[in-house]
Amino acid sequence: MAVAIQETLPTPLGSTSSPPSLFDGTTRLYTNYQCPYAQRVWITRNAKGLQDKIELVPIDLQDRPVWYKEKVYPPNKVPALEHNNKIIGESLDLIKYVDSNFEGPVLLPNDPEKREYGEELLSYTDTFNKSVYTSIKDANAEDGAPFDYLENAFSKFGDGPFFLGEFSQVDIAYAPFVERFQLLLLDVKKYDITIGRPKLVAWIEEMDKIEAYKHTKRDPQLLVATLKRHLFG
Ligand SMILES: N[C@@H](CCC(=O)N[C@@H](CS)C(=O)NCC(=O)O)C(=O)O
Repeated sequence: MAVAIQETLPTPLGSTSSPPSLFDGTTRLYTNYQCPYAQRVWITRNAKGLQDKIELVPIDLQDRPVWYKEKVYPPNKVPALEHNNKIIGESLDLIKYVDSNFEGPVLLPNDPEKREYGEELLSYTDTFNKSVYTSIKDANAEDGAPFDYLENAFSKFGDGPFFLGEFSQVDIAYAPFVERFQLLLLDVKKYDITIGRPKLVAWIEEMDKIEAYKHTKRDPQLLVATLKRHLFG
C-alpha cells in the first residue's frame, strides 16, 4: 500500500510577493495548482519521491509577479524548473528531464518497443488536447474520436491498465487532461467519456490509486469553473 504524501502546499506568490533567492542551488518547480501542464511535472516529482529535492513555488497566474517574467522565465508560463543554474520549461520536456536527471524510480519500461510506442503517445498529447478543446467549443462536434484513440492505445500490449503495462511518463502526460475533459464534457455537452470504454475506465480507476497523482488533484468544481472561464470567457 503506497504511503500517502504528507506535504503542506505553499501559498501562491502574487504581484506583491518577493521572489525566492534565485540560483542559490535550490531546485524549484514554478507551478500553479490548477494548471494541467504544471501538474504533469508535479506528478513526476512525487512519483520519484523528490518532495524534499524539488521545492514547489506556486505562482498566481491571475496576479503574476513581474519578476517571474523578468528574472525567472521570459515566456511567463508555468511550469518552469530551476535546476543547476538554469531554467527549463515545457511540461513534456520536463517530465523527461526530471525522470532522467533525478533519483527515484524510472518512469519508463525497459522494453524498447514500449518506449517507442510511449514516444508516439507523448507526441499525440498536443493533438489530443486540441481535438478535445475544439469539440467542447462546438455544440455539434463529435466528441468521441480522441477517447477512442486512447481506448485503442490501452489494447496495444494487452497488459493494462496503464498505457505501457506499468505506470509511466505517458500516464502522467495524459492524466491531468483526461481528468479535466471528463468533467468538462459531462458539464458542457452531457457527454460521458467512460461509456463504452472499459479500458479507459480501468485506467482512470487505477490512476486514482496512485498517491503521486492523487495528491495533485484539485476540487473538480473549481477545475470546471476555471476551464469554462478559459474556454468561453
Ligand atoms: N506548452 C506549455 C504550456 C504551458 C501553459 O500554457 N501554461 C499555462 C497555465 S495552464 C500558463 O502558464 N499560461 C499563462 C500564459 O499563457 O500567459 C507546457 O507544456 O508547459
